[in-house]
Amino acid sequence: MAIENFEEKVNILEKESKEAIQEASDLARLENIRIKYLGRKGVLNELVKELPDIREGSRARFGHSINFAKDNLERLIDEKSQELKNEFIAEKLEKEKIDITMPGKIFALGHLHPLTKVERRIEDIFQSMGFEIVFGSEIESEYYNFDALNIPKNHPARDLQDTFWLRRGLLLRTHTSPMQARYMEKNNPPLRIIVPGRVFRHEATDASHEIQFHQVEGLMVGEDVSLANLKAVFEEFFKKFFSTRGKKIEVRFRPGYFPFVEPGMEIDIKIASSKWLEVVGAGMVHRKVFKSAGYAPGKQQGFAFGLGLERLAMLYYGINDIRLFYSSDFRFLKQF
Ligand code: FA5
Repeated sequence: MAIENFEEKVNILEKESKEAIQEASDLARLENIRIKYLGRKGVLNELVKELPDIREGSRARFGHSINFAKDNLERLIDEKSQELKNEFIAEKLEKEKIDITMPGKIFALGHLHPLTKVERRIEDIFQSMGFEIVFGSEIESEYYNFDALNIPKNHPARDLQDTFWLRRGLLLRTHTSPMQARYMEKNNPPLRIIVPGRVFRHEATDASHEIQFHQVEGLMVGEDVSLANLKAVFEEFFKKFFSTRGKKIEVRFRPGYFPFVEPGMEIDIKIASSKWLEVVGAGMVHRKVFKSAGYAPGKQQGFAFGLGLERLAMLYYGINDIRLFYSSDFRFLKQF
């Protein structure tokens, strides 16, 4: 065969492969083209097999044109491969572009319930005054809820706290005071504790009464604890508690009756032009309570108090209906 015919073949193959390279739209297709033309069994190598058909004097020229075509194709494939890689990267960058001037997404975060916040505030303040935090059980015995607190069966004071009765002399505690008796049975004075917790009363609800609410019991006992200490503790407590609200409050101590204290008192608070709200029941621990706990008569003195947590939270946040705390209303809860 004449050398011209071979050269013609090589030219056609070169042209055809160049077009295929140009059109290759991704790296996989480009690789197939490379295999087709430059692979071990590729078109160009197949052509080499026809070498013996060429006149001897022209073989070198033929070999040279094949090699030239191979080099040319390799270069073109490399260039195309780089071009496709660049395109791929540019496309990816475009797709994953971040516009840092766009406003960020706001994720809704949960937060603590206002009553939990107030409880922690109260705990912090009393802890700073040396009180230890202890907890009691929501299910109590009739003995600790009433008898140990000088409220025997048939005592009219039992009617002051309408009770959810359970079976076998158990009940849902109507106040946190049972922990006074329980704690003193196991611990000797001097002592200083608070008992935060949920209590239950079988009564009609209104803007300042719930059937379940929280109290923080307090108890301080020692040889010379006096009513003056109770007053001082509460003055300090209220000052610290309301300090972050910038509110001016008035505190009123007035006589109150609880069978487990003598004398007893109630503490009311008033903020600006609002009405007085009773928030604490308190007094000096009754000798019969010390006796039930097993303390020797006449040696110890102490004060106790029961603070209404919801009432304090109402004053702190300016909430006028206690029932809102348990309404699960997001419009209300989101404000805190
Ligand atoms: C008692 O429960 C006594 N255990 C308090 C006490 C302890 C007195 C130690 C003396 C010594 P009282 O029933 O008043 O007391 O309740 C105490 C506080 O709980 C009240 O001042 C009020 O703030 C809150 N409270 C009472 N009833 C309710 C109710 N139904 N809903 C919301 N808060 C209430």
